[in-house]
Amino acid sequence: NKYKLKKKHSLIKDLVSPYLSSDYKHLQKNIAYHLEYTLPQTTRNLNLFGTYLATSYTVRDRLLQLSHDTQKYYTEKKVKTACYISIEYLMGRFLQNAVLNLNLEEEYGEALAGLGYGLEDIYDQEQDPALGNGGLGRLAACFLDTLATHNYPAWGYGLRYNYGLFKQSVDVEGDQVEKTDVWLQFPYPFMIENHFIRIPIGFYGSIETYVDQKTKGTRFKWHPSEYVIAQANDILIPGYGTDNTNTLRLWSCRPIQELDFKKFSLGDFKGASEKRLNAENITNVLYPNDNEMAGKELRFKQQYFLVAATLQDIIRRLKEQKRTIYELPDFAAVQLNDTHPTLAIPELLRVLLDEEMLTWDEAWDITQRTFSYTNHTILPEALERWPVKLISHLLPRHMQLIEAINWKFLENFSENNKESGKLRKKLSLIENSRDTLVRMAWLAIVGSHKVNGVSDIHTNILKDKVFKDFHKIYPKKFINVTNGVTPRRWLHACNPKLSELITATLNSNEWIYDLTHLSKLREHADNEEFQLKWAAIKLFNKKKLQKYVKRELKIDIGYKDVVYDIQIKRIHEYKRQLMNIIGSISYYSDLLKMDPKKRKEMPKRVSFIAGKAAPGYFVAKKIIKLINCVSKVINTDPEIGDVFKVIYLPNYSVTLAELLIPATDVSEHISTPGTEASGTSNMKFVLNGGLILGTLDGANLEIMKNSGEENVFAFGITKEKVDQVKQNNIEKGAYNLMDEKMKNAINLIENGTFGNIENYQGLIEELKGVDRYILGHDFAPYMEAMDRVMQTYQKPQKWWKMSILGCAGSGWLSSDRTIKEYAENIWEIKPCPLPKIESEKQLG
Ligand code: TH1
Repeated sequence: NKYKLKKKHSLIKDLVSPYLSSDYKHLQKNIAYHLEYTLPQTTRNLNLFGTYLATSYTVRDRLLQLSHDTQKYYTEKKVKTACYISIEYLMGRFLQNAVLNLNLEEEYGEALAGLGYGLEDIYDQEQDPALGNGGLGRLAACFLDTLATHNYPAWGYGLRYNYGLFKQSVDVEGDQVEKTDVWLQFPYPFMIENHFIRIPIGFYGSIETYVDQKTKGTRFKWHPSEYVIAQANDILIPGYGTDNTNTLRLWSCRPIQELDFKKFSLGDFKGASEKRLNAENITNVLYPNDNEMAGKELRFKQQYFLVAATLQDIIRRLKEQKRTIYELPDFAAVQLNDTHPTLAIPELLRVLLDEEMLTWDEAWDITQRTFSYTNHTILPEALERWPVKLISHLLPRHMQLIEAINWKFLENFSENNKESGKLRKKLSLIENSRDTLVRMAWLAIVGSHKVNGVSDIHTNILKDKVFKDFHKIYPKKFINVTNGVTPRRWLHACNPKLSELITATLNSNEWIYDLTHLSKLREHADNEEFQLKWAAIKLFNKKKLQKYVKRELKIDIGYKDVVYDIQIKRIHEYKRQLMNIIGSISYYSDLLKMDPKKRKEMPKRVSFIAGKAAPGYFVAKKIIKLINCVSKVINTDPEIGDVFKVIYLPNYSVTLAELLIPATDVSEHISTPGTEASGTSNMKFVLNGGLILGTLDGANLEIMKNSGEENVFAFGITKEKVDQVKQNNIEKGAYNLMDEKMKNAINLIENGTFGNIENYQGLIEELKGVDRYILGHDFAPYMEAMDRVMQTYQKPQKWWKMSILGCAGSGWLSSDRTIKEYAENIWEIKPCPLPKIESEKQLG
């Protein structure tokens, strides 16, 4: 029977393979096929959108074949796989990335040209799936690209939300307006519903206790009172220049029973669909909070739903390979992307104890060897703590297990004296504050064999402060793995002209999968001809952005000899967009005071800001309003003209970032030292020849180390000094310590220059009072650093040298380097490239 199956397999492959050959004529036929037979109505589909769909189906066909081959090969080789569990994936558009990675850009270009379409326009039809908030989700997406590119056996696991991150617009008052992101209203060809993978997930219910006849020990069994179904939806992840194609599996929630006919026949139509609606609710919407815990029951359900489905899927694949449960840690390395998937720890323990009937010691050993945990933030409001009451209600057996883990862990620390009593309290997984809460990070640390931070400075803070007591107990458990970004999307795809120049200059495109090759650009940093080419590409990209701004915002900006200064990231107090905008107010006020002749001769700058605010984060929304109101005043002031502009770009997204980053001269990463765990956009800017204006925080520090301190506009104090400044603020009042220029800018806000002061009341009071993020203290150095930026820009040779050297030193910022560290130091997995048989592909 097995032989038959194998034979069938190759028969099918032989039958389909000819259809998937990749010359442009074949591609064209495939596109026509899908237009005619896959989409509903040819006559209505013969447009850009229909052609985009049909094109996407042809890409998907190829990916499916590669994915089948990949999975078969991994199974044959019995490889260990990495399983990355993340509640967010911020993938960005798929089509261009896949076409580039498959190295079929030329062929698709030709095929579509023959049908009367341009490839770029086809790319532009795709929606940007926003199943994540920011850095955390985007990091997961970069990791998937690297894992496939470097042939690592890996799976991504996440949730397929019906609604992604909200779409943002700005109303006439300058306020953020949120609109639901209905991204599934049209088909999304790259996500494939896998009807064979449907997994029941339980909630609530009770625990049965019984005596195991064999061992005479007590055993437990959870009887959930409600079930839902986890449905797999697969996104196939192609690697660059390789056949290896991995899978991102996103779960969507379905009801066990679509309709309650009993209620329906009694005329209770609403009640008849209640269960369905409740189930669908679980994966309905992505929580829009970044760096903040949304303490909602539904969020907790999402977290459990994700990990329970994922673990069952992993264990099913293990058993399909006829391997025993004891082999789990050699079969899969499961990475917890922050604490959101921490319930995987008690869930695996439950499966091993209650279903596989292992002993506690066996089960705990397997659990610890399977999991590892990445911490992404130290902000107290982001550290997850869930009420014991809520967990006990939703997942009674898991709460019991968490208590058991805690009890066994604390056993090692005696209660004898006052000191160790104190220590036990600090180490306890369960916190007794007003509410009794489970500290999810503590649980993740205890249940994992490795814990990592995401930059040098961040990992040191974890070791010395946030997880200090744990670090003392398990010094070897804590390691640093600095974040990285994929050079495929963040240079090769988004900046094709620079990509070409680099390839031509290095005489090889190897840098695309080994970014350290960029270091060879150093030799060209002083070369005038090269500098001119480099600068011309920046100008080209600025022009593209200029056109976008004109079309979307009806604002005219120059692109020549104008510094494009950009801050794009979630709006958060710790990221200090408020310091940026107060800086703009101050600069504006200085310009107004100037002699008009001198003003006209000032170097020109446009300050772009983009980023969403969580809908419930009122302070962040006030900052957006202030930015928009300041922008209106400055941009319409005839005295200022085109010397200075402030532009807020609505609806920041991966796609918008791909336009903005290549066009940036200088980008701002100005968080209070010690608050931004890493930051990853800073890396993307450097890669694209943008310079950094930044504080001594997160990955900025490592960029300085690798690209040279002299190539970064750094300012401000070290994290060690922050506490003292905060203390001074509290004791003396922040306003009293504030720089005069900043006071003057605040004055302008207060006297109504930018609209009614009531709009900004909370903001200004905090600044003058405690100023938690020490804007006042850093303001003068910030302005001074911006001045240095403007001065340096007037010396093109110096500027472009810095820009080239920055890029040349960025090889180390590739997520390829990051993943290699995870693979070697945490997961213990190895690349497993598919042998190239028929399709000898050359890298383009
Ligand atoms: C971000 C961090 O703020 C950022 O510094 C880091 O570069 C990035 O993760 C990747 O490591 C985080 N995003 C979130 C989102 C949530 C909770 C915590 C964090 S930390 C929902």
